[in-house]
Parts: sequence; C-alpha cells; structure tokens
Amino acid sequence: MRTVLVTGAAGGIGTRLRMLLDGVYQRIIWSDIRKPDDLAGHHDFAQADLADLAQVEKLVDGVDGVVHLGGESIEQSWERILRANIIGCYNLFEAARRKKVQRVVFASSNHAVGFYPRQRRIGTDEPVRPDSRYGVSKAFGEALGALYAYKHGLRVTCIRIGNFADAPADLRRLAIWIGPEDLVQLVRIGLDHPDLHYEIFFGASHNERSWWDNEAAYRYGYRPSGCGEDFAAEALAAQKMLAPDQIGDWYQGGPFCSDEYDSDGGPFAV
Ligand code: 15L
Repeated sequence: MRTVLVTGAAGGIGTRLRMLLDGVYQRIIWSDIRKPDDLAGHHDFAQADLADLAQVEKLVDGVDGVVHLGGESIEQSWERILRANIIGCYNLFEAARRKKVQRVVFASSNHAVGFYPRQRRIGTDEPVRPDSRYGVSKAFGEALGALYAYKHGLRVTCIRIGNFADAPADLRRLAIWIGPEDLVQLVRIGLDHPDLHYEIFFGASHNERSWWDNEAAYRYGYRPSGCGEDFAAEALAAQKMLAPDQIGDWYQGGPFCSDEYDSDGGPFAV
C-alpha cells in the first residue's frame, strides 16, 4: 500500500487513527465532510461529501487502499442513514471499482448483529440481526463489500467494531471493547495481508467475557494486546450506576435494541 485514504477523519476513531497511523504508509489522505479542527499541519486532507459520487470518484483516484470510517456512527433518522451510510457506502465501493482501488477496509459494527442474545456465542457466519437502521446500514455495507469482492476482485475486510475506547465502560462493553492499538492491527491486516480476499472480523480486544468467535481474525495473525478483564472492577462499578434495561440487557446490542422497541413482551430471540 503506497497511498491510503481514510474517510471519517473527523470522527472519534478517525481522530485517533490520525495519530496511530502516522508514518505507517507512504501517503495517507484524510477525508471528511468537514475539516477536523485538530488536523495536524503535515496531514494531507481532502474534503468530500460521500453522498456525491463524482466527489468520491475524485477522492479515490490514485489511491491503493481505503479505510472507510465515514458516515453516521450511531442510530439516526432514516433520511440521515440513507444519505451517509447507504448512498455514501455504495458510492465508496463503486468509486473504488471505477478507479481500480485494490482494497477497502469497511468499518462495520456490532450493531449488524445486535439482536443476538448475550448468552449466545456467535461467529461471523451467522445471519445478520441488525438492531437499528444504523445496524442495517452496516449489514448493507458488508453485503456490498462481498459483491465488490466476488464480482469485481476488490479485497475487502469488514470489521464489526465493538466499542472503541481506552477502556471498557460497563458490563456490555467488557465483552465488546476494542483498544485503539488493536483496531490499528486489524486495519493493517485488512490493508496489507497478502491472502485476504473478503473477510468479516469482530473488532474486539482479548475479552474474557466476549460473545464472539473471532477465529477469522486470529487466522490472519491478529494478536490483540488489550485485555478487557483488566478493567473489570471499574466497568462493573460503572454498571451499578445504570438503570436496568430489560431488552437492552438481554441482547448484545444493548440500548440500540431497546431504543424504539415496541414488540409485545420479549425479549424473544435466543
Ligand atoms: C457503534 O457502532 C457506535 O459507532 C459507537 O458509538 C458505540 O455505540 C458502539 O457501537 C457500541 O455498541 O458501544
């Protein structure tokens, strides 16, 4: 990889990656719909609206690999999800095909499978169970990635990011936490691993309470350095301060599942 484009450069993950990926690739272009206030002087920035295919085509021209973090990062109205995460994601993959980009690393989310109960351990082969319009957009991105990988030869890695933070904040996040260095490791596998064609990884550190079988990531050499259980005392103390949530506490997606929930009874899914 000589030239890498990172979309969503102004977001929480993008901001951290600007520090952690510095100097790793020959050239990194950071992009977002607005310029980050804290952009370093030596960082190459290109402003673009992902919902505009012409702008995205221009953005990916001459790029070898893309890390696609751009779009809405939580639940939003359908109009906002449609624009940024559905149309924006389509434009990114289609522009990548037209401009012969080799690889895309897509920031998917645990919310593509949020309606699995916490008592169930899942791998990446289980059908998606999105817990929100946002989760549906992530499942869409994974499907789009498969189309462009198998039909057009793009190398695609989808990382179902759990909770990206310096430490897990509560019980749920003890299971799904990913430390920044571990996410960088997964992104670099996606950009560099010679054997990779299309894969879905869980974006999680080494968490004893994990609900996920992340065998695919380990097969490609992922060796997480973060260990969720190191923060168990603080996370469990924080959990005690939270109000119980009958639906959210049952499912992996937590509050994304209970938000707008109006099914009679439940939780149902096992
Ligand atoms: C996500 O996908 C979101 O981007 C992030 O803001 C968190 O809500 C995270 O999931 C989570 O599940 O904690």
